[in-house]
Amino acid sequence: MVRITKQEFKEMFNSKIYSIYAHSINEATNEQLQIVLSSVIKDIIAKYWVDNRLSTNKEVYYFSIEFLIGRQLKSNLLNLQIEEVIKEGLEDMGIDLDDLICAEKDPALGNGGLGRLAACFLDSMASLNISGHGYGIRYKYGLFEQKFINGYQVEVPDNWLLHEQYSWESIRPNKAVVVKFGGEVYLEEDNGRLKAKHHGYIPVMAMPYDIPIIGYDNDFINTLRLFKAEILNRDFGINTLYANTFTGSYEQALKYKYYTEEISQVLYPNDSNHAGKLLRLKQEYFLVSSGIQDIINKYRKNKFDILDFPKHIAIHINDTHPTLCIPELMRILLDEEGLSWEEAFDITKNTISYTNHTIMAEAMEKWPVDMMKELLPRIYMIIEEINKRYVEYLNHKYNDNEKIRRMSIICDNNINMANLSIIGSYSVNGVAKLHTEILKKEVLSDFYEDDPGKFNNKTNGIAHRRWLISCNEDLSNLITEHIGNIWKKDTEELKRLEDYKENRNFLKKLECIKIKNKTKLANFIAEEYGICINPESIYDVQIKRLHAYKRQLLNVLHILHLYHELLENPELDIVPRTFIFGAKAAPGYHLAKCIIKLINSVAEKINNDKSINNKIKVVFIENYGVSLAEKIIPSTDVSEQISTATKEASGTGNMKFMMNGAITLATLDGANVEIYDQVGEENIVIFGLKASQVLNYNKYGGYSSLDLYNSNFKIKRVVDDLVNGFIPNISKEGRVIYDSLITYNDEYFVLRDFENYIEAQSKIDTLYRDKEKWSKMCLINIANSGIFSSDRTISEYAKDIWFRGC
Ligand code: KOT
Repeated sequence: MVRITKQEFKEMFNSKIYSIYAHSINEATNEQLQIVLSSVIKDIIAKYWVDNRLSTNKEVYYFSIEFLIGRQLKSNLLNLQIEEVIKEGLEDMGIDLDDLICAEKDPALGNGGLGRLAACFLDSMASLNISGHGYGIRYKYGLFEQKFINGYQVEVPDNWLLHEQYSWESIRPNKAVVVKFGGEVYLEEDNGRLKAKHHGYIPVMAMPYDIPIIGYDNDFINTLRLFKAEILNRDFGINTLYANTFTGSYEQALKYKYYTEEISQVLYPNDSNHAGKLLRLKQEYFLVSSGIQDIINKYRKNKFDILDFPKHIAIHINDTHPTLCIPELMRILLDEEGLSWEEAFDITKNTISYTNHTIMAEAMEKWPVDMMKELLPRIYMIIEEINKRYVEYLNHKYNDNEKIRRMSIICDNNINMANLSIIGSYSVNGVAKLHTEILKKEVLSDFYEDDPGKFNNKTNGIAHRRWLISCNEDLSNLITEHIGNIWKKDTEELKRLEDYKENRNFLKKLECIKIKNKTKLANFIAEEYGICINPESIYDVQIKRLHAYKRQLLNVLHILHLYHELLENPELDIVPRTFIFGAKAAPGYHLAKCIIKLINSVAEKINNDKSINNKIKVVFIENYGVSLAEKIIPSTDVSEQISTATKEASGTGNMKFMMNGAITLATLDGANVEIYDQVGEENIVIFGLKASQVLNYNKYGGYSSLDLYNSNFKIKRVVDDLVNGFIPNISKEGRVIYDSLITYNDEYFVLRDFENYIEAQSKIDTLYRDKEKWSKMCLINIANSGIFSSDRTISEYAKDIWFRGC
């Protein structure tokens, strides 16, 4: 048990502020005080955060191009169970802990679901005493900061590493490794064996920065190791090692510095989209090579037999961005350990497991052969050999050229990273039941038929400590008062809340907590945006990346519909609504940016129209991210999960809302299906096309958005709004959106689901009027959300994948 008395803490804090800043508390800013506090906490945990990786237990390494960890202070205090003592100690010194919590920068080293999932998984691995460590990139600039100017998204660099430092990290220069790019590879005779020799490469130093990942109430600390790309020689002299490529001159040395540092400069701002740029490939290999070398270095220190590697090490790749782990591990086993191809491939295949997060075609990574060959010549040779052997196997087994084309790694001069991931690993999983079924039956059916045992489902989960205990303290306390503390470590215990579903007193308390959270959010929105919202209104929230398949457009078209109804009949009896959006669009995603402009313009018009008597309000929260989600989710009544069925692999926001007692308004897509299974049809509102219907349309056609437009007055009215001047200042954007719906036949079936969505929304209105019934629905949602803790997900990964057969 990490223990510290108030007195000890105060002494540590006081001496730290002088040693870091050479001045007293009175002169310090909140940012400085937060840095001092983080540093004190790092000292407190130091003896628990030793490099405990030389243990004999199997270790998991989770490779991810993104880790969206959010602010760490509150969550670390919670997990260490020292929040009270620290709060009181600070109070004695005249400091408010909440001010320091808010002063922390929010590291935005991820785009959305994929990166946030990786962060939740780290939290759960540490909390479940699993030695599981993250490998990622220490981007100098995370996801851009979003500003709205005249309703348009403008991107501003996210300078989260103020003064080049992050308060929770520790640099580990003694563990730096070198990653090699470019050059040529020759196979040279070495002791009667052909050995690959790499010449003329550009060396890049991978400098590790470690962040502690603190388990909940268990004194267990793992590491998130993020690598920064640097020149080989930190004093920046002319170094003979890189003289081959950057010969001699000062100018060349500067070029070299630029080449290396560019690699970890900025996170690609794409969610569910393949950037396909050379720099991104450099980032992927940089991550992979640094991490694999780090693992091997530790393994060698341990003096285990290299042939036993998969007994001691599990490597998990978070989608295909770290897929080069496969040829990189092969390279080291072949070229450095001197193993045979068969031995090396056997080890690699038994070490690596892969998660697929999307079936969107545009997200599937494919790298041009020429690009790979030039940047990573040895890696390309190995990929080519894996492919050659696999194609031989396929030929032997199937003799079906089309099938072989679909399954091979190299096809049409492209390297298919999903295929490489499947072929080079022992486990492939999807992230929700429906998604895994679609992988097995549709997208990856050839591989599933070839080796069904390799495929499994691991429905996503969320860290309930951050997404309930920490962000919704009142709700968490209410739960604990009624069912005790055990749920914090075993979320299945939440089920016991069902005992209170007829308890009016409890239901009233739930309602009061929601109102209190809604009032807090209303105050925040009034301060930040000058928009006055009513805590008695229904808070109807859609916060996630902006993407056509997520259908923010469906949401805003419904708002327009409601607005028309109110204009026609100002006395219309509806429960007042506040529609809240939060979403960033990839900077190059034109349609998504047009939708942002549309929502902002609709908000402007509706919020300023006195004639509708404040019955609807629209708020678009700027710069949505983890910390804002922590504010918004506890105050939400309606959780919008309205993607086109089949398109959202899982979703994880849906789970966060459910756990905080929001009612889900959803299509049967991703993990929504499993939320439905948990709560039953009376406690969720479902609408829209089913996955099988969407798959049928995609296969056989038969959908015409124009027919719907011409035959349905409500649809025509809102679609025409896009181009008839009804909404000011959207003439260009409105046309782009109109075309996507009508000219290009509405790829995501927005208009097909529109009527059904209106009905679902009106059902929400009816349900909300009976406050007690609504509160009971909320209770049933909370009580059945335990299965969506990432502790459950991680236990399944551990049992079925990483420690299978151990
Ligand atoms: C793909 C390419 C680049 C960056 C991100 C992705 C990506 C993101 N692929 N899938 N996701 C989301 O992953 C979440 C976690 O599994 C899912 O809940 C969500 O449905 C995916 O869209």
